Amino acid sequence: AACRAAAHRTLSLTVTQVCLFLPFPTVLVTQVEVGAWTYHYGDKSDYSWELARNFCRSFYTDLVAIQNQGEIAYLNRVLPVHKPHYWIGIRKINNVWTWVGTNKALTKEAENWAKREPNNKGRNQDCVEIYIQRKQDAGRWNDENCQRKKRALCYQASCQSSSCSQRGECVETIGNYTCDCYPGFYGPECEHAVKCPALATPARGRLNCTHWHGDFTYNSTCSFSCNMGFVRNGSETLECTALGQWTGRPPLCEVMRCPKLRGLEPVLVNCSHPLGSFSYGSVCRFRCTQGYFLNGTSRVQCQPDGHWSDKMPACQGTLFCHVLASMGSSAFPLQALCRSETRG
Ligand SMILES: [Ca+2]
Repeated sequence: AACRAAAHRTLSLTVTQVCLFLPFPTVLVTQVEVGAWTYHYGDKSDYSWELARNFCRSFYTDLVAIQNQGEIAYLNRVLPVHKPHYWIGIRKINNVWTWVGTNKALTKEAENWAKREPNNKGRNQDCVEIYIQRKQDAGRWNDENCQRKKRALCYQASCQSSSCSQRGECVETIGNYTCDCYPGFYGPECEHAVKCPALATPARGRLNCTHWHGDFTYNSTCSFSCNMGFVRNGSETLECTALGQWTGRPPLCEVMRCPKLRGLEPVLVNCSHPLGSFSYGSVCRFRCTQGYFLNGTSRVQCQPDGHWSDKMPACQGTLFCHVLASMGSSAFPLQALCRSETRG
């Protein structure tokens, strides 16, 4: 009957499942269950605040962390009257009232002090109790001497380590939990990762991606590389941000260029450019105008590293040869040498 009564009472809180077990001598603790979230308290003995916390942490999650007025009203309604009242999970740490479970400071909005509290009576009231079904200030808090003995009011968290897909902060609520998803994730269980537009393999290049949460989603990292003879213009790596955008634009693979070659009389140049003007794969051939001869290679090719395969040739005039020849004496057979070069 007690169970049904409790269930009836909590329906107004829109909690799906509830059962109140009244204290039995054989039961170690008394339990008020609200769906996945449960409250418990030691009904055998009262403890100092520190021991109460140990008790809660040994058997449950911690001393209760109260999050809203609905929870306070609920506790005040379902917990039995107990004269020394109940310890809750707030303690003064470095002079700041702190939720011990989360180590977060108590905010002004969350305060629920009884009238004229906290008064720090005796200057040693560093722990907090909740008045349950008290004539005055029922459900409100009082700072108390931590050595006083009270019931440990514990809760069993509904959040599990696997809750929220480990992609969000699990926030306890009465009867359930909600997920406060980290940036880049969404969904009731933060099960979805924010998507970025899919990236394509660049022309004349390669794309290599690492996906942590699914194809082209938050935290996916893609690196670009270019085929031999092509050079990347743009970022090497892009990352998918929590906003669903890449950290930059995809790069292009541009053909590697060699220095431009210009024919200057008497050198004549004739080039072919299969991939781009004076670029990787371009071939240039050299000739000399009439009366000159080529000194060097007759053909160069643009290499993948942007260098020509050979040094530029020069065209040497036969005139130079004749001058030399006329200067020569019969001791040196220069005339014969020049003739031979001119033919080449
Ligand atoms: Ca007080």
